[in-house]
Amino acid sequence: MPADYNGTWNMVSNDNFEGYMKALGIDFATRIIAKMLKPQKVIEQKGDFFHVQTLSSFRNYNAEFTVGVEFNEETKGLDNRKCKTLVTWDNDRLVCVQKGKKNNRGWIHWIEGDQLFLELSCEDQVCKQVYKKAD
Ligand code: YOG
Repeated sequence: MPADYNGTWNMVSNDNFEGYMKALGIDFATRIIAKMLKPQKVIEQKGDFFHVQTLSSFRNYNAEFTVGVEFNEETKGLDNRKCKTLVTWDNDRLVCVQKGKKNNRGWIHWIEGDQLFLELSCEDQVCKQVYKKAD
């Protein structure tokens, strides 16, 4: 049985989002707005199938994938790039590699108690986010 990520998760902290956005080439004005956001993750999981919505007052981002199956990701509304994306299990962690123009791009999710952790990487930057499960 894989870990259960289902639920609505609200952001509580967002460390070095600025560095991550700069590494992605997000322009200054967009970064100013994006930094103020407290996004919510709405995750629907059925076994190895995931629907992850990242919701905010500015933009939303939608990802659907099956663990172990590479797919073409277009980061619409983010940096608008194309990646060959693969998510795999590392025990109960979800490990994502986003192959494309940017080196070392990907993310890792894991859960500790009622907290959802997310580390976003691009080039030499790591952004560390924590979300808390909504009641
Ligand atoms: O999530 O890959 O949970 O898809 C990363 C933002 C800000 C837009 C969000 C909107 C990167 C302007 C998705 C913020 C910065 C800044 C809310 C992270 C790019 C543009 C959408 C992500 C995975 C793992 C699932």
